[in-house]
Amino acid sequence: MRQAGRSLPEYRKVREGIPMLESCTRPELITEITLQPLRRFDVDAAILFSDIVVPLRAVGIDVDIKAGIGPVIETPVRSARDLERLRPLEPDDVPYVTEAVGALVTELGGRPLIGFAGGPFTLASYLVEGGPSKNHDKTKALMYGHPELWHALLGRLAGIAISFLRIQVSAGAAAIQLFDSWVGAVSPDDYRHAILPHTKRIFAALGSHALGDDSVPRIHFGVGTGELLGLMGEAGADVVGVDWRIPLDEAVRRVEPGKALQGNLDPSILLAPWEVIEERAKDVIARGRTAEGHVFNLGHGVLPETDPGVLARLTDLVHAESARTPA
Ligand code: 1CP
Repeated sequence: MRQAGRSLPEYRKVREGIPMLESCTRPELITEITLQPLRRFDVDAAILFSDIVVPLRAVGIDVDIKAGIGPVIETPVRSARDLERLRPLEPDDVPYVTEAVGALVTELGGRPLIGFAGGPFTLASYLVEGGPSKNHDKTKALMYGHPELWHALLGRLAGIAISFLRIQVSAGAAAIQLFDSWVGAVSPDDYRHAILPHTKRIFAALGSHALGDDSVPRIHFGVGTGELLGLMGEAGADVVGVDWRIPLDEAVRRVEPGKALQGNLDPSILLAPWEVIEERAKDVIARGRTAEGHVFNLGHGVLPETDPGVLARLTDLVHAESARTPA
């Protein structure tokens, strides 16, 4: 239930007057905000409070997160020369992440902490468009028109993601998630040629061949990726995230064997009466039983207007329901 914090008054209180990206560089604040949802909800894991653009800012990209808009980049990245601004990420660029993850692992006392990074298409889209985009036109124009530049850009972004994820794993994160949130904008053929090689590289760099006993479960998520789920599984994660647009039993048919699924309750269902939520959550769990493994989650982030009481009730329902042996 990422971004659960946005619906909590205590989150809004500690963030008051502190810009989003600045709050991601203060270890005590990162720790406090990460823990806030766990004080209210009996969830099985915490997700680090950060953002997918934090490592971009850390290597010197002039990105800001504007309230009500999202990430905005003053000088977009559109040429070979611009690429030089995307230097590799070093642990010394994000000391606050290492410090916060270390403190959280102690505080969590065995409850897993999920670290994360932005996927290559999604970060490329913010960099090329200069901000949030509905259709990702400029990004796709670069992908179609300048394949060499595109692969150079995604190569650098994959390197930054690998480094950011490894920093979190070294500091004690128990699982990692790659959010390629907007990759559902491309067709399967384009995904295979233009994106898959880079996501494969990221997951390989975090797998057991690369990290041995230090490797952790890897989750891969995007929105509107029904037609890409098979390829996203091929990219090498252990868990494939599914939004709410296709049912989990259908997702099982699309993803290769040996993978678990994560998802996929529509976050807007949480704005409906409890009876509706209960019925839909039970349906997600029942369909999830057809997968080799299932991590119950929303199909996307928590909406800010969600009632925290409903989130607490949902968490309890999921625990009770998944402990039950199906008839
Ligand atoms: O629960 C948590 O707070 C987890 C931390 C977290 C995560 C995992 C934040 C804090 N952001 C993210 C990931 C993230 N950031 C994604 C991928 C996740 C997803 O698919 O939902 C994306 C696309 C972003 C970019 C971003 N950051 C947006 C989206 C804008 C768009 O293009 O539509 C927005 C609004 C942000 C700001 C942000 N990041 C996080 C929070 C809590 C917020 C809200 C701002 C605030 O509270 O001031």
